[in-house]
Amino acid sequence: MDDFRWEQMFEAAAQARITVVVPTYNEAANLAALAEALFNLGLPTLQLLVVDDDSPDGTGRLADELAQRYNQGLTPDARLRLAVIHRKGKGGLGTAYVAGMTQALADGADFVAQMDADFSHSPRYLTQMLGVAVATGADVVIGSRYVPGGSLDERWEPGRRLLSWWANLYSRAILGLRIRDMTAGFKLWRRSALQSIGLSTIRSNGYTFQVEMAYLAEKLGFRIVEIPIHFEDRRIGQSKMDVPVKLESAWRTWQIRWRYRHLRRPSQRQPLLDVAPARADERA
Ligand SMILES: Nc1nc2c(ncn2[C@@H]2O[C@H](COP(=O)(O)OP(=O)(O)O)[C@@H](O)[C@H]2O)c(=O)[nH]1
Ligand SMILES: [Mg+2]
Repeated sequence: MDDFRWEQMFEAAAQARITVVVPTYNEAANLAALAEALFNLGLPTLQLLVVDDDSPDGTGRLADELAQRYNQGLTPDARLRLAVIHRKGKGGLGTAYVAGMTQALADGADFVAQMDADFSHSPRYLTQMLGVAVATGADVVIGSRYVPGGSLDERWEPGRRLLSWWANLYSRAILGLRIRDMTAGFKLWRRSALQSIGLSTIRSNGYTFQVEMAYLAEKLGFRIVEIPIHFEDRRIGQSKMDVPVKLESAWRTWQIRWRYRHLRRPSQRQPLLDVAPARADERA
């Protein structure tokens, strides 16, 4: 797609209110840079909503400081640029997203994005995702590592690649889905889509949160677009997803299948669209 069409889409997308929900646990080394990158995207209505679980490294305090800085000068009734939800302890990624997304909807967001704090998900893809959502009418746009043009960090060793690839194949096969990146944590949701999912019914907490949301999106007949991203290893800090969390995802996939066994595939299936891969020079 040429730049001119992206520009046009950008104009339309710029009017939409987008809330970017970022769950954090010990991300003090990443948060300030992430906030800066997000606010430099040139999306005037973008709100960053941090959901912190009382991180021992002080991420929550830093989030409050950043909120004070970025919200300075706003009129009292204006939409905050940076909002923070403080939770009492490490409650898991899934419940953090449910809390953040629920608040984003209550605050009137037109689009809700979800992404990691650690720069694995490059903020610059967000404008592209928003443009694609506006241009195609998609209910959800997925930043995907497993569509043509998508890629994983070169530093990932073969074992980790294999595990990620296997987790995808496994959940796709068990759940009978066509989405290529089932565990993707980089997504942009249209308001109406999140509303019809019913966030309060989501039970999964670790990686399975992503799988459950992807499953519901496809089973509910949402219009889904996967766009290719380059997934970088986290810049700073450590992964919070340990081996038990990964193993838990394996059996929880069966739980999803069982729990939603009455949810029939709609007869009118929406096409699953792919768009052209991002050019190498567009990758962050
Ligand atoms: N609020 C909250 N955030 C979490 C929790 N676990 C992970 N995160 C955040 O979720 C994102 C993904 O976690 P990460 O450790 O990068 O997982 P990985 O990319 O799979 O290794 C990061 O922004 C984490 O800080 C949690 O229990 N609560
Ligand atoms: Mg990460």
